[in-house]
Amino acid sequence: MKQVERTFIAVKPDGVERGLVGNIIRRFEHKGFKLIAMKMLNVTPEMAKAHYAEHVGKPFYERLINYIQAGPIVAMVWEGLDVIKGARVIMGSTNPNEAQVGTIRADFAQVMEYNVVHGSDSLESAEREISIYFKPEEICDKYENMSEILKERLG
Ligand code: IDP
Ligand code: MG
Repeated sequence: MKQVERTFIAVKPDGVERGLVGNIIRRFEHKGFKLIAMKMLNVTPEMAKAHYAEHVGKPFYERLINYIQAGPIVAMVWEGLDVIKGARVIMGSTNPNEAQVGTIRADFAQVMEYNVVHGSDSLESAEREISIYFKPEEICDKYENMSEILKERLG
């Protein structure tokens, strides 16, 4: 059974600088996933190290840590059925030249080091990553009132 999950998605500094934020958000919205938290921020060295702890020691680690701090990111939490996997399908493979055509990374990126977007890869990493970037009170998961209000007003 697919279950309702939450995932951490970020438009990385290259995506923000290139004006891709709206296009990227649109893809998740159109899929039907629910945006429940979002902020623009500059990633601190501490956050960068916490986020990418699993990659310590890899040849690309230093570059990765610098990349995520090179400019502001747009950090988001999305909720939906099987959203962790579904979001990664929308993003495409880590290597943009191996990503399926139509995915974010295939459409907008050329090299693995600068691949525009981040998405959690498991329930555990989603929970861990969300807690690096968001306080519990910043998650806005209850906003279905408007459709009721509009139904009353518009019939
Ligand atoms: P993911 O972002 O698709 O989950 P990870 O393996 O978690 O991929 O790697 C994190 C990020 O590190 C990638 O998005 C990419 O920017 C960078 N990266 C991963 N592997 C390499 C590599 O072999 N060379 C250069 N950069 C890499
Ligand atoms: Mg990853």
